Amino acid sequence: MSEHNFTRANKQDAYQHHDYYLMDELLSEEHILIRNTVRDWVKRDLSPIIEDAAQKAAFPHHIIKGLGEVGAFGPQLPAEYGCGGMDYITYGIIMQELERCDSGIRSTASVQGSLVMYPIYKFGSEEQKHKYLPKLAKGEMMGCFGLTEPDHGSNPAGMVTNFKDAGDGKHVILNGAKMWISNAPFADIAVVWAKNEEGKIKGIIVERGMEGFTTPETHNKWSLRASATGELVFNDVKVPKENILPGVEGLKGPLTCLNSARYGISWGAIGAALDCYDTALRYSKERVQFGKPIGGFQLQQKKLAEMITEITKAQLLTWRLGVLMNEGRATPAQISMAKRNNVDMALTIARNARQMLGGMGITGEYPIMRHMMNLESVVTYEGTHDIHLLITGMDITGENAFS
Ligand code: TGC
Ligand code: FAD
Repeated sequence: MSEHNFTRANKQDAYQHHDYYLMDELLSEEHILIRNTVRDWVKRDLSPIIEDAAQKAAFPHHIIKGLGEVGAFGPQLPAEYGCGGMDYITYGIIMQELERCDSGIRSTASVQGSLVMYPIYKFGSEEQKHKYLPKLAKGEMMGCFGLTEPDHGSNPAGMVTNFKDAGDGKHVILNGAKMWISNAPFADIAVVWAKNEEGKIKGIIVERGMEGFTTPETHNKWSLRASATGELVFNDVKVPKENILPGVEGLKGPLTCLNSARYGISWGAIGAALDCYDTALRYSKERVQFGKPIGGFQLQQKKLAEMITEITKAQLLTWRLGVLMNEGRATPAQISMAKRNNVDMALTIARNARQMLGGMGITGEYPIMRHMMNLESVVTYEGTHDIHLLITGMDITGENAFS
């Protein structure tokens, strides 16, 4: 066994960065550089305005340019289409830094990168890639992803949105509705999944301004208030055939995109957890009750110790998953496990951290309640907590428990 060097400096460093197992040593210089760039931008441009945006339930549109500049849109896609040309760990790190501030902002970026740019890159024609990807990467154009329908959430295979030939040789006619769509109220384009005349699911790019296409906003959310959510309504929308994604047919199209987005969420959730842990840890050292800081009471130490243990386990899980993603070896079931575990971990930490702040925990003076409410959406979207458990169940038993 090699000799250990348990230095105090090592420990202090780890505490400072909440990197208990010195995971940074597994990252490259480029990873750390990009993390610092995004972290600095978040601190300067996002953190000061996020609470106000959430309180007002208004997406801060002016941050889109900055998100594009720090490379938050499609960093994992090839540079030849104006994208970042980086690896999946970089993508994860960026999602983590954004969600450390707010899940809603990470949502905006992960929808754009994984659910709009990725399907165009993976299943689009060369013309579609050149037309849309460079603008989407810069944030000059924003997109949304329409899979969920009012009557088909966990079971998207049952979707009723459909298109048929317009008879002019050039267009199809799209009808139906999608709901709970992130970015819908302001998106310039929507990647919509709809059935063709044979009942096969295809992806189709619908552009704002097409007649019969509207995007009413969803109001009164208590969660993801800094993210804009809406419906996509298609009333005899005439869409050029050249907007259909040629490279895929069937439910595996949208589900392949979800693999990428769910992977990003597994990193993002750690960001929210870290912010809650960090806030509770600092508060526990400052808040005095019964003559000493509450961090000196065993009950509070138990909460903090369990938080950093769970964060550390989640960091190890995502790092390994990132390596498998880079090698093209990650399975959908592995991604489901990480998304489910890490979001649940973050939600539990948010709930415990909120209690540690007592009454102050419910105010906007601290970010914990906002994270907690946001995570109630994150645990539901991109496949619910239950659905991901059933995916693991099916993977290990070979038995399908969905229906
Ligand atoms: P099933 O029969 O199992 O599969 C149909 C076809 O799809 C293939 N497949 C996958 N392919 C790639 N990746 C995956 N993860 C895949 N899972 C399945 C499968 O091999 C099959 O292919 P083929 O060639 O044989 O046709 O499908 P099912 O109808 O039984 O459904 C399975 C289930 C329940 C796991 C799936 O429907 C599911 O994941 N449901 C959850 C729905 C969901 O996650 N919706 C998310 C909507 S988007 C969103 O929430 C964005 S929020 C973003 C934000 O704001 O950040
Ligand atoms: P349902 O499917 O009706 O599920 C209700 C409950 O039943 C859940 O607890 C679920 O786990 C459980 N359940 C369902 N089936 C089973 C089963 N077989 N076994 C056991 N339990 C089951 N969708 C998009 O397409 N694009 C987006 O950009 C998008 N953004 C979103 C943003 C927000 C803020 C929210 C809240 C949602 C968003 N969604 C989006 C939709 C999201 O993906 C769905 O809400 C999610 O997939 C669940 O569908 P549902 O809400 O219809 O719940």
